[in-house]
Amino acid sequence: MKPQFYKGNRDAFMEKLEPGSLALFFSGSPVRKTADEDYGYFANRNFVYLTGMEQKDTVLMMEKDASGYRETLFILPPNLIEERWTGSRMKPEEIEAVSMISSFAYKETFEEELKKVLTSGRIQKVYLDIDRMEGQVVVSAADSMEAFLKQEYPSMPIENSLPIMKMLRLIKKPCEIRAMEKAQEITKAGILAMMTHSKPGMYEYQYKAEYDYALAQHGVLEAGFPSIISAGKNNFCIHYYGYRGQAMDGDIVLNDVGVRWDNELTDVSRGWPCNGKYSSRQKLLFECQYKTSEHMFSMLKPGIPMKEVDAEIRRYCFEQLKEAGVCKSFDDIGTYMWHGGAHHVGFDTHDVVSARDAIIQPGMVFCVDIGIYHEEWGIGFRLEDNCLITEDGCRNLSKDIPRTVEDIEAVMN
Ligand SMILES: [Mn+2]
Repeated sequence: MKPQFYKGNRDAFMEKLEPGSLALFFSGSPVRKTADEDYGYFANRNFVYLTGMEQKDTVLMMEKDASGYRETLFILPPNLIEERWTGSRMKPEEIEAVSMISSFAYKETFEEELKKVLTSGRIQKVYLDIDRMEGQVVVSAADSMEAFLKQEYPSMPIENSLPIMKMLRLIKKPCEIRAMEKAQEITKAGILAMMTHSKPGMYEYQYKAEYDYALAQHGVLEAGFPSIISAGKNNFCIHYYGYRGQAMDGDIVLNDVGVRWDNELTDVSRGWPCNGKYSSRQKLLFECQYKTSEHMFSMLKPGIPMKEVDAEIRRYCFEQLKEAGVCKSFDDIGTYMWHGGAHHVGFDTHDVVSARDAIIQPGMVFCVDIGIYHEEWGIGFRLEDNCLITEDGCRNLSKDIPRTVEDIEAVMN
C-alpha cells in the first residue's frame, strides 16, 4: 500500500472530529508467553490502518483545531544494545516513507507531552480506540490510557474512536482490492497444493504443511489466520484446530484458510474428497452449496440490506436441499445449516466494520459462505468465497480457486 493510503485514512478519521479533539492510537506491545518468550507480536489493526507501520510501543497523537490537525508519532529511541538482540528499530525517515508522518518524538517524552496538551486549554475531549471483548484478559494500551485519564483528568470527556474506524474500514479502496487479489492468488496456490497432494491416509497436519509450504514460497510466512483444516467427522467442528486427524478413503477434507498480503486478508473454504472423486451423496450436497453460492453472486448488488444476505442464503439453500430430497421443512434447515456466512473481510478476517444495519454499497468485501453439515451421512463442508460489491453488481474475488465438482476433480486427477 502506498503511504498516501495511510495519510488518507488519517485525514478521513480527523475529518470526523470536532476542533478541540485529541486522538490517541497505540500500536501495542508484545504479550508475554512464558519465561523470556513473548507471543508473536501483532500490531493493533486500527493503528496499522492509520500509519502503515507495525513497530511495537508506538503512539500516534493527533490534535484537531479550527485550521486542521497536527500529528506526532512517539517512537522508541535508538538503542544499540537492544537492537543488537532484536533487530533495528525503524528510523523516522523509514517511518515517513511508509506513513507520510513527518513529526516525531521519543516515547519517553509521551506522558510529558500529553500533560502539556491536556492542560493547554485547547482540548475538549479525548478519543481512544477502545475495543474490548467480554471476558478479555489482556489490557490494551488504550484501556490503560482510559484508566489513567479517568484517574488524572476526571473531568476530561473520553470518546471511543472505534465507531468511526469501523465506518472507514467498511468501504475498501482500489489499492486494498489489488492487495486482496494478490492474496487470493497465493490462497489459490495453498489450496491447490492441498488438493493436488491429497490422498487417503493423509493426516490433517500434512495438508496444513502443504498449505504453509506453498504460502512460504510466495513470501507469506504465516497463514492469514489459524488455518482450519479437517477431515471426515472433524468437519463437524466448525472452528477445528486439532490437525491430528486422518483422511480415510471416502472422507471429505475441508479447509477454511486465508492469506494476508499488504495487510489485506482472504477467507476461503473448499471441501473435496480426499480420494479425488465425490461420492453421489457428496456430489448432491456440494451441488446444493454451489447453486446457492452462484445464486447469491447473481443477486448481490448495491442497495440490498446486508441482513438479507444470510436470510436469502438460508432460504435458497433450503430450496436446493428440498429438491435434493434431504430436507423437507424449512423448520429443519438448522439441522443442516449451522452458521451464517456474510462477515466482512479486510484488515481483519472477521473485519471490524459497522455493517449491522448497513445497506450493501460498492467497495464492501464480505464472505459468501454456504455450509452444509449432514451428520447422518458423515458429510460436512462449506463453500466460502470473497465477494466485492461493484457499482452495478459484484465480483467473486476467489473465483479462480476451483469451486465446482468438475474443476476440483480435474485438478485432483
Ligand atoms: Mn472462513
